[in-house]
Amino acid sequence: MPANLPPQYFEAEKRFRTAKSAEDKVMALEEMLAIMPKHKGTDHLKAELRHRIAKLTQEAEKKSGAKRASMLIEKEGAAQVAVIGVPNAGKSQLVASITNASPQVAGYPFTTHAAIPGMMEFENIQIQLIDTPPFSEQPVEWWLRHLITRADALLLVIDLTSDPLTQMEKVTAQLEQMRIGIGNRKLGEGEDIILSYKKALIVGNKIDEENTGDGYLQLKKRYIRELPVTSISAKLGTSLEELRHEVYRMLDIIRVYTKAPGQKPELDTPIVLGKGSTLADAAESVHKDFRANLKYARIWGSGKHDGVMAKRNHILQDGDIIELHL
Ligand SMILES: Nc1nc2c(ncn2[C@@H]2O[C@H](COP(=O)(O)OP(=O)(O)OP(=O)(O)O)[C@@H](O)[C@H]2O)c(=O)[nH]1
Ligand SMILES: [Mg+2]
Repeated sequence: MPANLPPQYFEAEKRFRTAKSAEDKVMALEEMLAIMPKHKGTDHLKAELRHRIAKLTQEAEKKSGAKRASMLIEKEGAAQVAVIGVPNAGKSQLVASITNASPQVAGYPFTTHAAIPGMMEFENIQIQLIDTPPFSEQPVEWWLRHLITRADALLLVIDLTSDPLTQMEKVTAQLEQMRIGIGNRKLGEGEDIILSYKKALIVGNKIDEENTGDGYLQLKKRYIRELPVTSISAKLGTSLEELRHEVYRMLDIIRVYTKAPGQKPELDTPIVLGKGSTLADAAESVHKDFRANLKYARIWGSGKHDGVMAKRNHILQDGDIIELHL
């Protein structure tokens, strides 16, 4: 047992021991995993926790067959983004309008019961959006918490026809219960521990309805220092192009293109990397052995020197074209 585990770890461990259902046990284990400091001494314990999580998740799945599909959605494309919000906000309409999926849309609340993934195109990449059941007064079901915790980012869909600020408070309160922080909010001492911070984008929906401009301005005024805020009509398709761009921007990813010497770059098949990634990172994502074997690369783009030689720790920019030399 590695030393210097924080007290929260032991609280979570206690919850694990007293938990009755497999679901509650998984949640406690995931907390333990997230709290654990990152260093070599914890590797073994981490592996053990992951193993227990996998086993218990299987057990829970067997019991609740119907939820199976919603619980485990494999990540596809450049990133996975969960679409969340209160009932009737237009989450399903948005996923139906902007992806290839067709979730049910209806004028009554609690239409959606399962998670439904769809792929959104943005220029030459695909981003996965997942429609989810609405937040209510109850704590969210464990599998939804699991899904949200694992997503790369969140789209907070807010119905501009009905008190946007109260909706945002409901959404953030639920996220806090899940110990997920959004935006640049720093929690002070003594407050509940936040286990993970998520990138998030606030999407004011139903801008086609009358008198929704005020609500949008309120939302913007209150949150713009913390989170990006945008407005759309999911139903009419208004501003969905801007939304695609905003989602891409929120994700902090870049696209780089490879080329072979003397050939044209592969502009249809970008390598997607996190902002701040280096040539060595790009090489690794082409092939796992390339990181170690990379000698140098030539780069086009980033403005200045076309075809210039660069070293492995060179930081790449969106749109760079690279020629890897091994
Ligand atoms: N006017 C207008 N109505 C919309 C818009 N988007 C959705 N709606 C309507 O709002 C209602 C709810 O839409 P849904 O997409 O089912 O909402 P949801 O957030 O998925 O709801 P739950 O699944 O219950 O959480 C439906 O009647 C939609 O037609 C929009 O952009 N403008
Ligand atoms: Mg829905």
